[in-house]
Parts: sequence; C-alpha cells; structure tokens
Amino acid sequence: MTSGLRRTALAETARYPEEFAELYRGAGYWTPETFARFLPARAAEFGDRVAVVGLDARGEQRRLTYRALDESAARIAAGLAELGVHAGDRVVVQLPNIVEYTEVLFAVFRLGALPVFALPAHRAAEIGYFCRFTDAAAYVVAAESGGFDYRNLARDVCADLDTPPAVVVAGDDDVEVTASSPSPRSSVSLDALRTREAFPPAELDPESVAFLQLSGGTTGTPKLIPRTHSDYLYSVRESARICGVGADTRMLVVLPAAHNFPMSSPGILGVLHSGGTVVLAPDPSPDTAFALIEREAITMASLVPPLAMAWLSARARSERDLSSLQVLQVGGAKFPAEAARRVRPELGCTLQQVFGMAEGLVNYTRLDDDEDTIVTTQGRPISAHDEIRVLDDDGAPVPSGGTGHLLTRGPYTIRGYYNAPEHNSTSFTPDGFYRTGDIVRLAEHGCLVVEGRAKDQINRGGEKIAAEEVENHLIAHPAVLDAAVVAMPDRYLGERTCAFVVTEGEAPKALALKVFLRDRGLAGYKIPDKVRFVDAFPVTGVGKISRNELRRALAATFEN
Ligand code: OOB
Repeated sequence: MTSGLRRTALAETARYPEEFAELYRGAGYWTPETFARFLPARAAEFGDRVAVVGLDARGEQRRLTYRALDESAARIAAGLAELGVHAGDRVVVQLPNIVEYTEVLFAVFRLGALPVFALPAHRAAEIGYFCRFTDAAAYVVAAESGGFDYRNLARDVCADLDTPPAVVVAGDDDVEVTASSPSPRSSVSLDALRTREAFPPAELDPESVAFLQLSGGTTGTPKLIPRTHSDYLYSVRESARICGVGADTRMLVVLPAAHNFPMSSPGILGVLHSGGTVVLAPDPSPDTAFALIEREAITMASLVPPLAMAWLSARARSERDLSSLQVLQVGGAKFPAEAARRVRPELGCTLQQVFGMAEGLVNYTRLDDDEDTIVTTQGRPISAHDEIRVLDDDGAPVPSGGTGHLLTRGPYTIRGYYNAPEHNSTSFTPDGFYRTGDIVRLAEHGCLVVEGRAKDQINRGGEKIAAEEVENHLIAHPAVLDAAVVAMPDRYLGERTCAFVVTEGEAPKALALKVFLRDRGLAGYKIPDKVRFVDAFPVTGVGKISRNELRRALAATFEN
C-alpha cells in the first residue's frame, strides 16, 4: 500500500507536460525502450563480446561477456525478488568500481525496481537519509573497499531505521560485530542470490521513473533526481553518437561508477548500448590507469580536472604505451584552459570537455571542434531541443555574448526533484526551466563557457558539497552558535571548503569539530578542509550572512 502510494508520488514528480512529451516522442527522442530490456537486447546482439572487465569484491580479475552479464543480472534479479524486492521498490546501491556493480545495476533494472545511486564515500548520515526518504526495500554494499568495512556501515544504518532494508553484501558476508554496532542484522551475500533461476524482464512504462540519481545539492538535505527510462536513454544514445562510441570503444572507468558522468555521458551505459567494453579501474591513480590503458588497449576515459592534471604530470615519468587512447573527457568542474591545452601534445589524444549535471543537461565539445573551442569552452548541448536561457539577476535575458544565470529545459532535464515541492518552486521556473545555479557565457557556435556559480555549493574537484548541509551538522555541536561554509580557491582541487564558525564559551579545537562531523556519519569529502573561528559574520544589506564577503576574505588570504 505504502509502496503504491509512493510510486504515484514518484510518477507525479517526474511528469513532463503532455505537449512536451508529445514533442519529444514525435522527434523520435523518447522511444519505448526501458532499462529492464536494455541488457537483454544487447546480450542478444553482442552475446560473446566482452562487456565488462574489472576486479570483483574479492579482488579477483573478471571478464564478463554481454551474455554472462545478462545471465548474472537475471539470476540476481530473481534472488532480489525472493528477498521481497518488487517492481517500483527502491534499492540503495553503494558499490565501488567492481564488476558486481554492473551485475546489480542490471538486476535491479530487470526487476523494474529503482536504484538509488549512493557513492562509496557516503556514510551513515547520507545512507540513512536515502533509505528513509526513499523507503528503500534493499541496500547493496561491498563487504569492504578502500580499507572501509561497509558491513558495519549497513548495520549502523539499519539500527537507526524503523523499517530497515534487506542488506545485500558483495564479497564476504561474515559478520564482524563492532562496539558501535553491537546488534548484527541479518544480511545476505550477493553470491547466495545468484543461485536462482533467471527472472524475466519487467514490463514497464518507458516514461516512468527508472532510478533516483543524487543532486550535488545546495540545501540542508540531499535532493533526489527522478530520471525516466525515455529521457535517460535518449541522453545515453545521443551521447554515444556525439562521442563516437561504438563496438570498438574500450572505456576506462576511473570515477565512481554511480556518478552521472561515468554512467551516462556516454559512460558505462553508452558503451554497453554500443557493444563496446567497459574496464573498471579499482583506484584512480595514474599508475593503475596507465597500466590498464596499456593492457586493455583503452580508447576513451573520463576524468575530473584534478585527475586530468595528475595524468598530465605523471605522463612524463611513465613508460607505459598510451597510444590506444583517442579521447579524454574532462568534466564535473572547470578545467583551466592552460591545462586543457596540454592534453593533445602530452597525452596524444583529443580532449573533450563535458559540462553536465545529474538533473539533465549535458554539453560536450565535439571531437571535430577546432582546438581553441575544445580548450576554451565547455561545449554545447546534446539536443537541438535543449533550451538554454542566460539571464541577469533580475531574470532578463543578457545581451548576446553576456554572462548570466544558466536556465535550461529539454528532453532529458527533470521538471522537479523527488518529493521536494518547496525546493522545486524555487529551483524551477513556472514554465519548467531548471535554474542550474551556474553562471555562464554563451560563446560562438552555441558553446557555453562556465564563468562561476551562484549556488551555495562547493565544487571540490568535481565532488559537490551543499554549504547548508555541512552548516546544519556544525550547528548541532553544543558550542557552535552559527556556521557558514564557503569555497576557498585551491590549486589542485580548484576549490576546498572552509567553515567559518561562531562559538559560545570556550571554542572547541578545529580537529574536534571535524571529528564531531565524522562521528555524525558525514561523508569524508564534506568535512571542511579548514575551520576558522570568528566573532561574528559579515552581513548583507538585508541581514543575511554575506558569503561573498567571507569568500573575498579567504581569497585575500590566499593572495598574500
Ligand atoms: C556533473 O554532475 P553533478 O550533478 O555532479 O554536478 C553538476 C554541476 C554543474 O551544475 C556545475 O556547477 C558543475 O557541476 N560542473 C562544471 C562542469 N561540469 C559540471 N563546472 C564547470 N565546468 C564543467 N565542465 O558534474 C556531471 C554530470 C554529467 C556529465 C559531466 C558532469
């Protein structure tokens, strides 16, 4: 019953007005294909080709053909169904870049259940929220990864929930009880689910919600993004075409696989759509990546700017043969032109800048653009039906070539966040444009140049942090009266976070505040890099904290 009600709510938040739906169907953008049938169709077409290469949760090297991947997904889907996961249910998936990620993803899709894409860096605060807010039926983790035990995290999360999800563990599911989580909860190993019979692909409405993606966010709690089969598949197909992805593409996935960029721009889904091979990198270091490029004859990879810089500086010291690499995509944060210019001469491949957002709109520089466009712009939209507005602070269009707020509407950009009516009323215009919070300039040939950001978010090398979310956690400390989190410039990451804090009584040490946030279960990348204690905040004319003033103060410190 609850699940049925929730499903209706989900369908409502994701609905496009009929006139637009008709337009997108009529243009051939939205097709009847769904993610439940995506892999079975590719397995029929590409059966014995290798779909995925990577380590599994136990560290064993695996190569899965399209047929083998589809068979695994079909059996895991049956196992999940026996656990009580049904079409329309939500499944929080938190897996590192291991082959099980693809098996589980397509198992959940096949059932018609909705993955909720958590990142490996998320901890109890985020995961608990996702489980509660989406009323998750299951939560899938790896036993251990990067020195962190996700079984303990699952137990901590479940202990706090009235109706905990079924926990599925990839890798060894031996229970290890810690002091912080003394009551072990039942969980099941992914391998135990594999022994079942194949589950048939669900029959789904292609315009229904396929999954919930995470927003970088600007608010106290993360927002969830409902993407439909039709809208997302359109962006995947078009991205694959624009980026020249085909059956010969061998893509290295370095970024966390669940992020929108490596998943769909054109990412894992674009490669699997086209019959190519996805190679999952177990860690993002240039050494690991270069060895895999050589061994697997990688043709394409996608990176955030700090990793691209790390590749550039490691290249000179490396003996590896990178000659197979044709395209290096860089996005998620602004890639400085000076670094962009070095990609072709030093890495021997074409740079493609990608400016996208999990809410929808993705821009690419085209592979045949002139070098200046590739180096100095963030590309142009995927679709002829992506509508772009650049507006001044008062909402009036800026003159051609001017800088302003980017708003967008189109065939794969959402019309609202899941279950967030208040936030939606400010994040979207009444006629359905999404306010991206990005400040852009429309350059020649319709290319966008990202000039800044108006939203209260920190972009820490591609990882997005909502200022308000961290501030709320800081204010929960008994000695903290008020907090303001802002970005400070950083040579390597582009930005890092600085928390300005007003305290009462004896100020805690900065380290103690960081430990406090960690103990509250906040993901590591959201813990402020710097904490500054101040007596009071500068305020704006209307009495709000002036973040601009704080940013200026920080920038001045860094110039000295
Ligand atoms: C990607 O998606 P999100 O949802 O993690 O973050 C979106 C935000 C954008 O609004 C913008 O502020 C920033 O990230 N951003 C960039 C950028 N790409 C993203 N800022 C400057 N230059 C760029 N190239 O980050 C994402 C989703 C799909 C594909 C690529 C990136």
